[in-house]
Amino acid sequence: MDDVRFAVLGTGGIGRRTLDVSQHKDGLTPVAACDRNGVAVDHGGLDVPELLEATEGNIASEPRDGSDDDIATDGGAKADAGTAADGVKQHGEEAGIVASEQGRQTATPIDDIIAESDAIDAVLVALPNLEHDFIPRVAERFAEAEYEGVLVDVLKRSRVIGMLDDREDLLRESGITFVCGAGATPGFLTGAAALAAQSFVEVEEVEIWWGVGLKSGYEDNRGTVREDIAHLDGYDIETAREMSEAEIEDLIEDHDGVLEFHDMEHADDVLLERAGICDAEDVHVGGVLDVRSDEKPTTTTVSVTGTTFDGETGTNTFELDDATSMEANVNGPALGYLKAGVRNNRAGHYGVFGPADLMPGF
Ligand code: IKT
Repeated sequence: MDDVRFAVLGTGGIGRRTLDVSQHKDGLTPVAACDRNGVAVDHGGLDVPELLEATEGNIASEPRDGSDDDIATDGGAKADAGTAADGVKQHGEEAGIVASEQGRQTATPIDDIIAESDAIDAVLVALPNLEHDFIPRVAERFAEAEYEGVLVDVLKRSRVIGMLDDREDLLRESGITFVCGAGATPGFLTGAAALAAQSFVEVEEVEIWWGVGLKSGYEDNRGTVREDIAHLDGYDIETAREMSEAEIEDLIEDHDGVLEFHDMEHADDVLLERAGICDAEDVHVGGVLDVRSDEKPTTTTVSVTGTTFDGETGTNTFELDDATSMEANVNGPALGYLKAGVRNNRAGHYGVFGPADLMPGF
């Protein structure tokens, strides 16, 4: 495949690591990135090391309140006109991409990327989805601007897939190939379940059980942790979004740094049902997150139980090595699915695709 020019919306943990991982893969050129305050565009290829260094531990890369509402609501960012009006950088007051030599301040980061999108093959939406329809609305804006290319997201929640399906005609008309849920779960592990299911003529159950150790990666992944907290008993997406950082610290402290999740609303279920593999209700996702250790607290597995054509019942299990990090297992697949999206887009396949519909590129 020819060189793929891609953009990243959001420079939180996932956006930053996607840029980083792309440096280690063939055929990928990052040409644009944005966060809530700024945008960087270079069609010759961004200087990723400079961008990563400038945005490291930087507040605009991950919203402090855990939501990207500022981008989500109106496509604009809450730019502080008093600190850096008209895109003029003022050192010491910079945040996120604006701190990079390649960045400039903007009140309309997503629109600025859309304005460049004629020369962009694929856009990775790496923003927290703490408003369910946020990513679908971002997709809609690209379609309304008649973008022809690929959108990829790493969303988690099952209910969002229907919101994307509702917009499928609009996406098709524009020439968009939308690959949804293309991280680890949903994503990599959904794809693994689809492969493991091939031995069977009937699938009874899919069990996804993940382990993540996030001590050194914790700062970079605050958005993901907040999204996970919304799955705990007694919490939901609204309460998690409203929590202060101190409240999150308290909750983590109460659990001695280890959070366990069961029956998460993860889109692996509807995505496997959409691909004809099993009923959504037969898919279960859970896992363990340890924010005090980099070791995985449990081995990540996908177990698919079913019946073969000749009447045997069996369980095929796919296992990730404990040595591979969440960063590797989310961002590698996200870029792999991005490449698959481009391959399909160039072949004229438009619409909404899940990770069980496509084999990721490498
Ligand atoms: C995700 O980002 O896809 C979901 C996160 C779990 C990642 C699993 C990685 C497993 C591994 O590396 O072994 C979490 C639910 N936020």
